[in-house]
Amino acid sequence: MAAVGDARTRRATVREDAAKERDANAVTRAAITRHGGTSALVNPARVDSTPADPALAGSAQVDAALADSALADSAQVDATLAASALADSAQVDAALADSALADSAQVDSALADAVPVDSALAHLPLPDPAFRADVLAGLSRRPRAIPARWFYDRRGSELFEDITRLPEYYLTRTERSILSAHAADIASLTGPGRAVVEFGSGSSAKTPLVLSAVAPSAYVPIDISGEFLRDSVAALERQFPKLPIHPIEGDFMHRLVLPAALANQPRLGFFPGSTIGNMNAPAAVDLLRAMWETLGEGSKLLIGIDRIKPVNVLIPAYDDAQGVTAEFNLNLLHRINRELGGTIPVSAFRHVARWNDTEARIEMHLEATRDVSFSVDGRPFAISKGKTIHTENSYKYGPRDARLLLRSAGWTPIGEWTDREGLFGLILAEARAIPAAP
Ligand code: AVJ
Repeated sequence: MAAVGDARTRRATVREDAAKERDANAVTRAAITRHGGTSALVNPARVDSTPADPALAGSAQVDAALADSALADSAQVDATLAASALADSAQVDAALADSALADSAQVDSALADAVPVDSALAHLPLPDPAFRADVLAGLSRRPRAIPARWFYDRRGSELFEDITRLPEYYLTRTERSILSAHAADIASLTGPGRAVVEFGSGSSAKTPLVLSAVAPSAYVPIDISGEFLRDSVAALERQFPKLPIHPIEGDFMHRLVLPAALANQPRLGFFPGSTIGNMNAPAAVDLLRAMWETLGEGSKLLIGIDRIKPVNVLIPAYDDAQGVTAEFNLNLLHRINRELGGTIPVSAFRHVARWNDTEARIEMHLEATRDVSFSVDGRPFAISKGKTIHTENSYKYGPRDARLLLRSAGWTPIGEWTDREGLFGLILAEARAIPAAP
């Protein structure tokens, strides 16, 4: 709660140097559900027409999927149709009853976000108390580390978009080509009439590929940045004028309550881009479980996971010739200076990308090129030459690793696609009740 008082103080301080754009991460995490669409577009006939047995590659897991998938699918669809109103209202009730109590992290951010903002300040950039706390703690700890989620202010999001177009950054274009090459296959395994729920939709660049493939009943983009959400929703509305779209501005790391309009619709989660790679294994499993809870049993999840590959391909993807990734990394320091009253001499830091083979991850660091002292929010810090601030992990997975990760969170893989070179994996998994024993 101390953070709340601090937040007020900071708000007053920041008023003077208020930049034009407020940071989207400081926006109240309120759902901004659009009411334009109707559920009339849900075609029950479509929902009933579950695909024929999925043509899956052979493995024990896949055999099991083949053996019971028709059964499981129709049971699942029926159950969804029959019971999801119930399930959903239970979920909603639970959310209403305990939303202020449930998850302590969620409660903290809810409290922080709930600080009354007088209208005169509402359009100014507010220092996010969670950003401040993460930066102060991260610079105090050894090794120094700041969570990668703080890269994505407006500038950081733009730089990331630039990264996705770099020749060295194979991830985005490879995932997109896998999606378009196998759209029909993916669609036959998911079946039509699902509400597509995209986690961390960002600019929704790959969304049209999925939406035009799977004949969805609705689209629910979830993103922490309201600004990005509004832009991408506007574009998708033009492209899919009949599709109901229900954007949710929020943090998908926690279980979310889906709009009531989706009550009768089976779901397909979409989590592209290997965003899961930013998390270590326990955090990734927590997130995948939260998605399971958000979407419910019988849902499916289409997830992109980057693969382990030779270092001479990995490193350039995170340390490109044009220096865009360096700028993206260094922007974090600019953001600290802008939003937290920092005095960091950014030019005294350099971008470093390393492959950590034991952990199977790319690490990004900001290395001090000389001894440096600075302050953040009035607190003094020093870092000596050669020491780093660890800013990102990007975990890579072998095909079996990725499937194990999914299974650890209750998601059974039912389909998998890759590119010719095996650079990137796209996996379709199903939320099944976890059997107790063999
Ligand atoms: C958005 C987490 C998938 O790890 O490849 C890109 C972020 N960082 N270049 C990744 C990122 C540096 C990206 N993810």
